[in-house]
Amino acid sequence: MTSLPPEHLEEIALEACRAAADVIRQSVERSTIATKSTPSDIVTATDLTAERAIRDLLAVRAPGSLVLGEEGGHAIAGTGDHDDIEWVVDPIDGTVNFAYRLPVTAVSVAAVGGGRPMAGAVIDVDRRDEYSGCRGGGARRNGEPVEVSSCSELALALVATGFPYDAGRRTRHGLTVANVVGQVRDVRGFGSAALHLCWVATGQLDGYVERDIKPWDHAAGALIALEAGATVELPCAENDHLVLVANPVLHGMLRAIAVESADA
Ligand code: LIP
Repeated sequence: MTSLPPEHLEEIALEACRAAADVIRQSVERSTIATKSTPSDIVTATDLTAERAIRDLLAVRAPGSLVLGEEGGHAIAGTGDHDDIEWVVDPIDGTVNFAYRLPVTAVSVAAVGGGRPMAGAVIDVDRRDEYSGCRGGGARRNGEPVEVSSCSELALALVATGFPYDAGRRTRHGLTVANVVGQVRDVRGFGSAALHLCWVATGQLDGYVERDIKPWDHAAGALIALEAGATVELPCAENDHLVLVANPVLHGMLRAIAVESADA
């Protein structure tokens, strides 16, 4: 267990998200300064500045804790005794949206203790909604409790998805989406895994299916969805790197389609 209670970790995660969101809202720099896994997997100067703001805040609020950031990798935040906490950080989730000036970007910060997320926060930078939760303590939007939808009919389910940066995996996931889209109400793709997960938590989406997202994309949003009553399946080698989050009834239905399309 971490040295700080989950509720305290949740508040620190919110503070860290706010610091990065302020940086993003004030930024004018959106040009690509580097690429990562593929030419379309971009980094902007604002990604780096926002992650720096998160690391600086964590060095003060949880000195000595470990930070895993999408851009800066692993590093200790400050000097102190909180070495049993690992923060998993995405300074801008929806980086491509940010670069294209599409108003769907988020900041995601999760606190991991004992090998599992204990608390997390996601801020919708453009709408200023704050999503958070802690293990055993429920999930909230702007401090108010949220819960997943009760949709139990696949044909009425609104499902979100996204696509990996790797072209081959995108094509394979496209086959999954092709199977899903004909059996549900509709499919949406907003370009942010963190917000997809939070909108499942609030019931604004009935499900979310994707492949190959990274720990910093899902660590906070998955805990928030779990605390809101979702069944949460995260990417691993055994499940073909599938992420599938929905209420328990829909999860089974969507999983059958996703696995069937992967086996095809
Ligand atoms: C993004 C995810 C999104 C996925 C994109 C990308 P990033 O994260 O939030 O769900 O479809 O390929 O991974 O790169 O904007 O932090």
